[in-house]
Amino acid sequence: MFPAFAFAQTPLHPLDALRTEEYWTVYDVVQASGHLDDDTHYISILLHEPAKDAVLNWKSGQAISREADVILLRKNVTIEARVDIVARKLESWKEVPGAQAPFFESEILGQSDLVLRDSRVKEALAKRGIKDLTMVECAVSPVGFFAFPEQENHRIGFADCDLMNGVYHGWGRSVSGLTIEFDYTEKKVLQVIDEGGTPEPTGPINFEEAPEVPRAGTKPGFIEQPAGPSFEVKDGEVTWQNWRFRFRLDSRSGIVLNLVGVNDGGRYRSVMYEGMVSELFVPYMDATRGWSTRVFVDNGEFYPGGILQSMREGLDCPSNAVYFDGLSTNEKGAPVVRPRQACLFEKFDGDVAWRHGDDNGVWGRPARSLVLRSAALIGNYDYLFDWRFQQDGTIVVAAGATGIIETRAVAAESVAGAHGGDGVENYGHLVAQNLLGVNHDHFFSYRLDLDVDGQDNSFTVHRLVQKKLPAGSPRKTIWVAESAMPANEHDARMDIHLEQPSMWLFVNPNVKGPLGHPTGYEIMPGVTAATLLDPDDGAQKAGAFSAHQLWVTPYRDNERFAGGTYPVSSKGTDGLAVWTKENRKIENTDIVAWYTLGFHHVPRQEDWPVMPTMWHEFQIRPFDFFPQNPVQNLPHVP
Ligand SMILES: [Cu+2]
Repeated sequence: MFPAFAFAQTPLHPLDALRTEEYWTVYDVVQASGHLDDDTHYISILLHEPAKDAVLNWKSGQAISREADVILLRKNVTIEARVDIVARKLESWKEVPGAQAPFFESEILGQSDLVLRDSRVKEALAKRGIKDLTMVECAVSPVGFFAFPEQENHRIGFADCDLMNGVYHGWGRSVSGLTIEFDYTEKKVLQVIDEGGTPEPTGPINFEEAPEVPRAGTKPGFIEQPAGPSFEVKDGEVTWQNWRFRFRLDSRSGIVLNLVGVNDGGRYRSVMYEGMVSELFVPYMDATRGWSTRVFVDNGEFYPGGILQSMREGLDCPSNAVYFDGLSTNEKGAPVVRPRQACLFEKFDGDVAWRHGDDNGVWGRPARSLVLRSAALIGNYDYLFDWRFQQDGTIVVAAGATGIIETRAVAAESVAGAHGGDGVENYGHLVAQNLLGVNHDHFFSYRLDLDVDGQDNSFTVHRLVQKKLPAGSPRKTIWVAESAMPANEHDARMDIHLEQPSMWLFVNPNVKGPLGHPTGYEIMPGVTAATLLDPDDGAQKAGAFSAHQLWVTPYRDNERFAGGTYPVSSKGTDGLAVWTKENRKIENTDIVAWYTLGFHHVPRQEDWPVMPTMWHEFQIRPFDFFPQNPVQNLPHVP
């Protein structure tokens, strides 16, 4: 329909996503390496980004270096290979001691028969009156932290079983109080943890049967762009209004934005070299033995096959959206096309760029924005990820959580029947009869490699502090902004306190605006959360990036994943909290911002049986980057 939006078959830029032919080259090189045997399986093939300097110095038409990082699994041994795609050559092949490769969905869902064959499992189910096992499905989930010695060098998971009679999905139908420890490496049940059962909830959980008729009184509404969108995608670069950026679709990180900059009066100015979701940490807050292992470091544990899901037209994006397909790999290491993994659309539905009213009338301009959106599915949860580009130079970064909450069966049919105190009812909120929505957190780590007007930036904090005024002043107190430039990583760990507000600026000390201010961009938090877990809790060590809302590090090309490269059974020995222990210098150098967007989730009745989308966001906005309001002279039509 719009050939301009199709990506080329061969890469046109060093940061382009791997193409079909390139995946096959990687496959051929690995197959021919002589290192494979029948027990070696492909886990993932990801673009290995070229060195940043090489990308920044690259000119269109020059040769492009292309490399891929391959993760393979041989029984319990994780192997890393690097392939030079252009030279069709294996550059390296090494085993990674202690690392546990992430999981394919089939590995998680494919153990059900083995689990159900175990006599202890059969007995526990029989005790609950479940004798026909045909409709029982048991999924074995990995653990996002190291808790048990058997996790050492073994792939260990914990299963719970769902009763599928009368439903088409098992969420909300799990067999209560039954958890099965499973060794994926040895393909056997290690132990059956039976904490006692309660009857299975039977309330409605199917949500697709509603008739597709409009809600009464709803009149049709249309979004039309008869002349097509006003953005352009050329050779993988998106241009819209004053914005310019590239993006690729990555199996592990989803949308990876690159080379984001603005055209400022004909001059290109860089804002962000790269922006992406680095990791996602979801610990549950149920202390029972069977539930205490439900701690997920989602991207790093579950990305094989691709974290993004195909979007559905008419649902995920408005009718004026353009969709982008992506590629991932399957369990054989072959590329697979994933249709509609991202969409791009303009929004012009009544936002105000600015206004002012006076005796002569109302003055102002309507705004439009450009949204780049993707949707991820991770187990029970769906996430929408937005990068919303505004005309005023702001990027609003938003994450929407929807899908199905995790529940457990409880004896109580209403709060009147709940025992309270130390009972399991204490670990969540009753969302339906006999069904407890279990409390949990969601923490997203965004890796934002800001390059404001160039690579060398500094981090500046404006702290707003109370100032006492001398006697005789009509006021006793005001607040003033005190600026500081943290010199190292430790001083740049930022926590949000309403009583100690601060503003977080990334400035270029070498580029000054007309008033002498360094040009800058601010990371402005929205509603967010900090972890309530103890730093010595094994779960918290795996998701240690959740301890602060902002971290700043010097740029390192191998520091990409805030929870470490291998979060399965993680001991917390890799990741943001570990790298920053060095307390490296971050002044007037290439620095990276890591923003943690988090929320505590106490489920409510309205979150069942499927959860209304809940958005959280933050902003990356210019601060003294432009000499004045950049949207003052927008046209009067949005
Ligand atoms: Cu939640």
